[in-house]
Amino acid sequence: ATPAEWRSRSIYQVLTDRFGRADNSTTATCNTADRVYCGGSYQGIINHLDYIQDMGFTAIWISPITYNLPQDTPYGYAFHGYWQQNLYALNSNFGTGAELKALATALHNRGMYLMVDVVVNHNGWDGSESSVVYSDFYPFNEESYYHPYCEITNYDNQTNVEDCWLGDSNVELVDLKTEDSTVASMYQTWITQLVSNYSIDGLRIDTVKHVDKAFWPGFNSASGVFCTGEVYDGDPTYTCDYQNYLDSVLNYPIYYPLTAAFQSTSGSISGLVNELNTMKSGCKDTTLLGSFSENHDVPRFASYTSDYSLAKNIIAYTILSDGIPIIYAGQEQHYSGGNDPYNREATWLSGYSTSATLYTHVASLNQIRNQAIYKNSTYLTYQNWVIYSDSSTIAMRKGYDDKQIITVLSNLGASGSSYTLSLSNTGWSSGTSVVEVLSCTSATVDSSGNLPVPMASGLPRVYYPLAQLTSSGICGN
Ligand code: ABC
Ligand code: CA
Repeated sequence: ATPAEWRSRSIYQVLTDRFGRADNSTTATCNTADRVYCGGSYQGIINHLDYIQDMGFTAIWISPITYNLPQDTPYGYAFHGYWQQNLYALNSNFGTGAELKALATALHNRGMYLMVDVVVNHNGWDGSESSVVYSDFYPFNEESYYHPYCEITNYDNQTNVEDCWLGDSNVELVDLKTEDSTVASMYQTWITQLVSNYSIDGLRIDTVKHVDKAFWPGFNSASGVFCTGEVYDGDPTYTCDYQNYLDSVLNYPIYYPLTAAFQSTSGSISGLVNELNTMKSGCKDTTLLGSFSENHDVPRFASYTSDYSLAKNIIAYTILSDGIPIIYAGQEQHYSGGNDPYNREATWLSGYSTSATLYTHVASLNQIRNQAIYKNSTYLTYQNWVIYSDSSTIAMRKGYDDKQIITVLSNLGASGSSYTLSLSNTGWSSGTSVVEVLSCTSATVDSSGNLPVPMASGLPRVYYPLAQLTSSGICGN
């Protein structure tokens, strides 16, 4: 699928090993600290697609599928999939090729897309650099395909970041010479085949900042599908530049001020407002960026605060701001694991509760976004802008006249006081009937053109015109 097709999607991110088991168990042990395979599989995902689709998602992103180092390392097993050794073989822990194809088919039958995570920067090795046996890798089975060993020691030195090795003597990430034309063309051949073999609709690309920029346009185009890259960096200038080489990148620059704004009742809203404006002017196309507030590399939001109102606000931002929303499996169950490996909890241990507070919250947000897109797809390319902010509030508008969504977020938390904001700049004229879709409350724009927004308990408010809700099933319409 193309970038334009992906723009309208909403993605649910799973680590295949940790989402669903073929036996549908909701009790199978999975201690994150053990870093072992817990038994999740492609068939397990297929079995629980209703759970994902009923939350309003239209795509899933799965962890890498290729063959990984098989040993138990000091950092455990390769259950996450990032320690690839053979590009042309699958990691059999997650099932067979036929089962992976069946997952793609099951998704497509529901009108959903499959995004697969791929790694090109390195191969994984159990041990130190001096112990690497290059012939164990495929197809890059000779030392000459790789950069000579050096450790990444200076993130301010781009040559060091690109040409030296990630990892350490426990698990080395043996760094490919991606600037070599033979290596680049071997990767292009591989990705063309992989996408076609498994009917993949899009790619999440790992470790993008560790590969020379010139590698990416050829790879993106050989894949024939939408590519979003992981440039793990909070600097907007640094990160946005990669959108000149790949369709999209994950929105790490927003991630940091976003988390800072909502992780406590004293978080900085202005920091978020500033970064949003910086991204809008500095990035090629913010509406194609991957919008997230959790993933398998960063601490869960609930590890900072157990406050449900704050969690609801950050999820509302993630889904209703510019870009393609990505919710990491377990976020809807308010999982609270900290850093890797504790943020990789098994979703099945939640019992897949569809009545969980954040499950229904995510469902409502995806539903209103899907409705806005259905009513007018220009919603997607309209750049979200801040219509009001104060030290605890940010209000944003996204969408053209009469079909816009107005999102009002607060970081006052669950014990926040009740008060009414009078919001201008909504774009709605006096007398317009709107609905706050999270509480199903009606409101009318007043005679001065302002929208009265009753705030309480630090909850987010999301407004949409009543006239656009006909036959939507939203709030009884
Ligand atoms: C293993 C163990 C860990 C242990 C670690 C040393 O080794 O499990 O417990 O701490 C995979 C596995 C991991 C595994 C690693 C290494 O491999 O999933 O469990 O960790 O063996 C991607 C994937 C990630 C994956 C890999 C490797 C890459 O999403 O899951 O990890 O294929 C760097 C890379 C980034 C990578 C990330 C984990 O490490 O760039 O691609 N993610 C700074 C740097 C970043 C760096 C980040 C984290 O630190 O700039 O480049 O990411 O180390 C902001 C700044 C940022 C800064 C952050 C911390 O602060 O703006 O630049 O990021 O303010
Ligand atoms: Ca590299």
